[in-house]
Formats: sequence, structure tokens, C-alpha cells
Amino acid sequence: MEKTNQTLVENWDAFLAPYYQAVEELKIKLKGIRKQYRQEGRHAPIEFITGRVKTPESILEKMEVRNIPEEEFLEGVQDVAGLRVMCQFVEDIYEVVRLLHQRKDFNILIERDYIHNKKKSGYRSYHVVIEYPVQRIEGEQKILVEIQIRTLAMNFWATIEHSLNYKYKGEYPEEIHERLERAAEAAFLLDEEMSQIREEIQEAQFMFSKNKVFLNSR
Ligand code: 0O2
Repeated sequence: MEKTNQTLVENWDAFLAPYYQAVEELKIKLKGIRKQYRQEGRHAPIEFITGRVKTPESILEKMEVRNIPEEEFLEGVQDVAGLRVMCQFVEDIYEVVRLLHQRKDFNILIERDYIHNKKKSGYRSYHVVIEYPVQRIEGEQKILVEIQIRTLAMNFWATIEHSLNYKYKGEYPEEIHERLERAAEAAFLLDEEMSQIREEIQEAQFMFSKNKVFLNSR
């Protein structure tokens, strides 16, 4: 992997450009999967996708908090480019992981299943770090991209916890800590309940979407 120098990165815009390119390309590719499921009248395991590139400030902050030395920057910060895939059901997450494994346009380097092994914070999600080749004027550049796959309930919890973490830096007052734990449990139960009636929901969604097509075509 290419090394960074003493000032870490001299030109952040130039450094981050391939990361932006990777995120944009992968968003289109993942939306393509969703589109194909829908065109075939099948339940799409992907509900929606977001993507972002970390800001230089956030990269430097992470390195400081994690004590990542400058020479290990590229290995240490694996989520400079990040995508988030939101799913309706836990089962969909594993379907998305299966689809990612099947692809020939990138390599999966790391997988972290924080659903079967939730984090101490209560965080649940499935993380996949891929090595994605972007085509630049100078040639091909391999970029690490972290894809987080989670249900809507997991995403709700993580989004709220992330904002609170920003305020409290992980040192939550006891009451907030307990509430977050209870909220994590509630999100887990919500996912379980929805999985139990998954087939019913999917049938209803199918009828609803067919009806929508009918109304739209009039
Ligand atoms: P942002 O703003 O979300 O981009 P590692 O712990 O390094 O072995 P992991 O967990 O894949 O492996 O990496 P890391 O660096 O801990 O977490 C990567 C991202 O996962 C985080 O990005 C969060 O998006 C999410 N995440 C991980 N743990 C938690 C958690 O406890 N709560 C929430 N809300 N999100 C979490 P960043 O860097 O926080 O920033």
C-alpha cells in the first residue's frame, strides 16, 4: 500500500478524490442490485444506501483516539470511504453479504459480524471491508471501503448513539447508559418480531407495489 509522509497528507483533496470515486461507483452498483430485485418482482434485501468519505478532521481525530501512528494510517483507518446498506430484516443482511461475496469487481478483506457478537456499547451491524479498484488517470488504485450492513432498527439505534457519543465521548451518565441499553434491546426485539412476520409483510408489500404500478400506469 502507498505510504503517506510526515505531514501525513499534503493535499487532502487529491488524496480523497479516489475515495469519493469509490463511494459513488459502489452506490450505483448496490442500487443496481436493488433495482434488479424490484424489476423481477422479488423482495429487495436492500432498502436504501448511504455513503460518505471521512473528513480530514475526522480521520486525524480517529488516529489520535486510537493512537494510530502516521505510517500505519492506511491500514489503521479502514473506513475513510464508507457505505451503509440498510435492510428491512436481519435475514436480508446475510443475503447482502452473500451477494457481496459473489462479486468479481472487488475483494473482501475483512468481515466483522457485530450482529452475532454485538459490541459492548450495544452496537449491532455487519461490517465488510473490501479492496475496491478505482480507475484513475494514473492507472488503477486499490481503495479500502467499509460497508456497514444493518437493519433499519439497528440504524436508528446507532444513529442516536453516535450523536450521544459525540456529546459524551463514550462517558455516558448512568441513566443515559441504561436507556441506551434498553433501546438496544428494544431494537433487537423489533428485528426479531419483524422477522417472525416477514413473509406476511413481504406479501403485503408485493400487493402494495403491484397496485402502485397499476395506479401509475393509468
Ligand atoms: P462515522 O462517523 O460513523 O464514520 P475495529 O473496532 O477497528 O476492529 P470496526 O468496528 O469495524 O472495527 O471499526 P470501528 O473503527 O470501531 O468502527 C467503524 C464504524 O462503525 C464507526 O465509524 C461507526 O460508524 C460504526 N461503529 C462501530 N462501533 C460503534 C458503536 O459502538 N456505536 C455506533 N453508533 N457506531 C459504531 P466512526 O469512526 O465512529 O465514524
